[in-house]
Amino acid sequence: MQQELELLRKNALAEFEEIKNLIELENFEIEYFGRKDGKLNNVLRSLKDLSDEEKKKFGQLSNDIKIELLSLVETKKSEMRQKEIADKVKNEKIDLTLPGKKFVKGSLNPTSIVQYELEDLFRSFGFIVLDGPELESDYYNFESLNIPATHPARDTQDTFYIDNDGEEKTVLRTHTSPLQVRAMQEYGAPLRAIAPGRVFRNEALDASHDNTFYQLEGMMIDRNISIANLIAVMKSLLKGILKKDVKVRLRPGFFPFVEPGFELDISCLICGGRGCSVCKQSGWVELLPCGMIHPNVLRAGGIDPVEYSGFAFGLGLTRLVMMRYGIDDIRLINSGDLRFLKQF
Ligand code: FA5
Repeated sequence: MQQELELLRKNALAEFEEIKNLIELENFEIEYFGRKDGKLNNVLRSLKDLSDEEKKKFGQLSNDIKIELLSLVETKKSEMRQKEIADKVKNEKIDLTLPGKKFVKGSLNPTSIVQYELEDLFRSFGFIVLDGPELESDYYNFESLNIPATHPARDTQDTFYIDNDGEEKTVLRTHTSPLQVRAMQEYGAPLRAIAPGRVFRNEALDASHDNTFYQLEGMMIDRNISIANLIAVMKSLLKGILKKDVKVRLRPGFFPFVEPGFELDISCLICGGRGCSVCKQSGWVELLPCGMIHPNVLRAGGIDPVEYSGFAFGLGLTRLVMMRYGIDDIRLINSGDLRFLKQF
């Protein structure tokens, strides 16, 4: 066995010396270390018939030979690769007059563009920008907002419930309003905050309804906050983002977490108020529901409604994006269609 191994080593070293290129080197590797029929592996396999003592002795020797040969192979391989690259560079001709490869630059989704602009605008008003979970607890999405399990208002925001193996039920949040109570609990009063984010609803889809869309929640809580403050902020918001005066109408709206509550609609900028599929032929688009925060919600947030009052709004961010850019079908926004996205 000793002789057999030494002969194998001698032959291998002699063969190794003759190797001229990477292909020959690879063949050498297969010949000696191939898993199926490699010469060294064959020797290692035959060790099993020997006595324990011999196994130890020749096993060690075969391993030493293997390590020696493998290290030679690795060194040669890296030398050859470097030489190959050096040769390639030497022979390569660079034509500096050829046009370069065009770098394809992506762009932001229009929703992000408008969201970031709104964040800047509200920061300039002294608001903080918050984020919250998309998988929300039933408590923050409904209960804390004065919408108990049996309340019919739940039907207006049908959603996707996630089974939680006996734990508290979670939902894909139907609106950004859960951030009202979360923000109050975290920061207390006085408070000025916005919370943009993605929301989900089990909707019948059409030109102005998607199942996944964006809202931007806002709230301002302090002593003596009134509807006048609410209207002033809503006007500054629309002017700041649409860059022009738009016709708005304020009408009563019911949301269990505000009292009084309003719907602030804007004249449809797709059809100029004449009526189209986006505004369902009404000439108006529901954009900015808002109202004075209900005392129960302030209490849930740990704020005393006798001392403080505040307003909240839930801007339909995706709808605003449609108005801003004249997009006549909401489904384009999440479509991922590059022909659409490249325009922004
Ligand atoms: C709400 O979601 C309330 N949380 C808003 C709110 C906040 C009221 C704070 C009072 C105080 P609503 O379901 O109306 O309300 O949705 C708010 C806005 O989201 C709508 O005005 C609309 O612009 C937009 N919206 C609603 N459903 C969809 C939908 N399926 N696709 C796209 N946008 C939608």
